[in-house]
Amino acid sequence: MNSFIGSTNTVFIMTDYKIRLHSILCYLPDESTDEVYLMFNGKKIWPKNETYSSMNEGDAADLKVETTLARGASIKIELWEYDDLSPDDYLGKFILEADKIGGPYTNDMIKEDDGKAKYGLNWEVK
Ligand SMILES: [Ca+2]
Ligand SMILES: [Ca+2]
Repeated sequence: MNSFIGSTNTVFIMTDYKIRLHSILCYLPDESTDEVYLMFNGKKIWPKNETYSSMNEGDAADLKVETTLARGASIKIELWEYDDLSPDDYLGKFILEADKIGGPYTNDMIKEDDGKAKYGLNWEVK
């Protein structure tokens, strides 16, 4: 729960921020078409009802994922790429920090392998 004292020009005591993930952007796929999914805390958070979402160069996909985070904390969202005959590729991560309310922001993926993939994550703090 958020709590606050007073109104304008007074001190806010916020305990939690809401992190809303809006969309993922594929600037450059790792393969010709990537089969991507997102992990957070060891669990798949997107796509919800499928194994992966196919993405090509220039694609954007809606995420509609929300989580709650203590102010000043950060979360790591991992981007994985599904493969049929070999283990899935861990393409990279997004570090999102809940410093202040604002956005939407777009973070570039921090690479975790030698691939050419470039992705962005569009998100907001509420
Ligand atoms: Ca792959
Ligand atoms: Ca693949």
